[in-house]
Amino acid sequence: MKAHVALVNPSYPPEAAQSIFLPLGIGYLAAVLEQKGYKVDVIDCQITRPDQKTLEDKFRSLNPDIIGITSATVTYLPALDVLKTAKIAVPKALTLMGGPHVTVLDHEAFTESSNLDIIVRGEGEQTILELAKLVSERKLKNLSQVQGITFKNKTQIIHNPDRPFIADIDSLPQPAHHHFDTNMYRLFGVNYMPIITSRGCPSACTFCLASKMCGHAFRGRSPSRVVDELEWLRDKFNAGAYAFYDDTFTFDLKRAYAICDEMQKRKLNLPWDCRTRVDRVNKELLAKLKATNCQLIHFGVESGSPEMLKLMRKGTTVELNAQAIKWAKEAGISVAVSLVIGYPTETPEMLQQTIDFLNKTKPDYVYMCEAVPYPGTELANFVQELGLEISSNWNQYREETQVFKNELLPLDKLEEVKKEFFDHYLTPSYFLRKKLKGDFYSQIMARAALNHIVWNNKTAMWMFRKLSRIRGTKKSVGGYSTSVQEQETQKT
Ligand code: B12
Ligand code: SF4
Repeated sequence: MKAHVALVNPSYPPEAAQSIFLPLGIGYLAAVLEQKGYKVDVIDCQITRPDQKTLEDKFRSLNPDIIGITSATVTYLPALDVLKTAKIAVPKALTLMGGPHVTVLDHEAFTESSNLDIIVRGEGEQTILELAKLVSERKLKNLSQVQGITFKNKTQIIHNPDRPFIADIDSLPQPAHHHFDTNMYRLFGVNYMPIITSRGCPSACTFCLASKMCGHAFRGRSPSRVVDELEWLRDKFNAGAYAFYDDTFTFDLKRAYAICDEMQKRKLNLPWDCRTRVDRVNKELLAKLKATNCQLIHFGVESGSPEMLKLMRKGTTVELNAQAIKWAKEAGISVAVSLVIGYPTETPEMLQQTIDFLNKTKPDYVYMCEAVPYPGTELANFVQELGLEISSNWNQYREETQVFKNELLPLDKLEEVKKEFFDHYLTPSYFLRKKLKGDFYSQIMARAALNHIVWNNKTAMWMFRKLSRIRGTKKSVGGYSTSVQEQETQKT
């Protein structure tokens, strides 16, 4: 009998922004399993928000042989709760965990949960297939042969060798989106569908875990396969916009160009956005992206201080950052920049350089993320070397919280700088400009500005609360909830 697998996306901790997105990792795992004939069920707790009893009943009714749970650091503690419920409901089920947190802290997870059977480190498609086969054939004694897992053998924790990354990611099927009710992940009434066209990042920024998860070698899918998926998302899932979630979509400039060529050839012109590095774009490519309706580009700018960029091993310069923003804007693409603030040893003067940079280059949207030392990053080692006191409450590991003691830039100082910046940036005139521009992404930015303005104004806040009650509270989707004010407004 082929094993039946239930895959679970745990909830966010209640204090975190409930930023909803369609989980691609689970989609890929479900797809490879179904391709090989396994029965799969998916539970997205971020959408259904089940209480413990409901989840227990759900597991009982499914009665799967394998229960696999994904988690980042912020969802790790909720994932442990899901594990516990899983074992209570279906004691026979083999429990698996995967994702960035346990890929790094595998041994710790076993000491923190007695309900965990196996951790799948790194990419999981091949590994889960091998595990499902062993369960189906009742050969679990052969676990030592499975690469990329950590498991408990009586009292011993066994860390098997790493599994090599999948060389040809074109060989993977399309993610199994049919398991998700795409209406639940809509943004402004639009099915904003995610796609990953490559894996791996050759850079090694100190605060990022991408290369540990997907390796340093860039592995791109072929342009025709990428555009097949875009068409499929449009035709089957009514996609109204695409989020290209690659670490560095334009790392291979020629490939990015070829994807755009293929999109033009097939007359695909839904709005889309992508994330990339400032040193992987040029004017010609940006014009091409624009020609295929790329409306927003996210650059990892990180800081306006040359010293900080160096310390973060970003491999870029303030000048390159400014040039890329200018080029993208000239090409007619909106620019969102993400920044890491409160990095250890950053001084208020360096932070001011970042603010000055923003005021000078005027990007269309700004994400200010606190420096979070995720386990396994060089930043985490740096914080430890400096002997800075650090929180062990994983629920706090989000971009809007400060998790280590930073005397140079304590949280209240960072909040003050952020507030001052956003008060001058997300103004009524910004709101009007974006609202009038009217495209999908400008609407999102207008909403962020409105939230900020409303949050800062008590009377407006009162009216907004009334209005939200009438029209229903809006969810934050797809990683757009980075301003604290926005998240707070969403809680109303
Ligand atoms: C795209 C992306 C997002 C998108 C989500 C896209 C989507 N639809 O899934 C958005 C923008 C919404 C997002 C949000 C956040 N992200 Co993010 N994101 C990424 C990024 C760039 C790619 C992730 C991805 O989709 N990979 C492709 C899929 C196929 O891989 P995957 O999800 O990792 O799943 C594979 C394996 O991990 C494994 N696996 C995972 N779960 C399981 C479970 C089982 C049972 C098994 C067997 C295997 C397995 O198998 C999967 C298939 O190979 C990564 C960087 C990276 N390259 O990993 C950061 C990354 C995952 N994000 C990160 C962070 C911090 C966040 C946020 C917490 C940011 C915040 N708001 O504070 C949120 C939280 C999201 C959450 N609920 O977990 C960190 C995680 C670090 C950590 N230790 O937690 C990363 C590693 C980047 C970094 N800073 O280093 N993110
Ligand atoms: S921040 Fe971006 S460029 Fe740097 S390592 Fe992570 S994915 Fe690569």
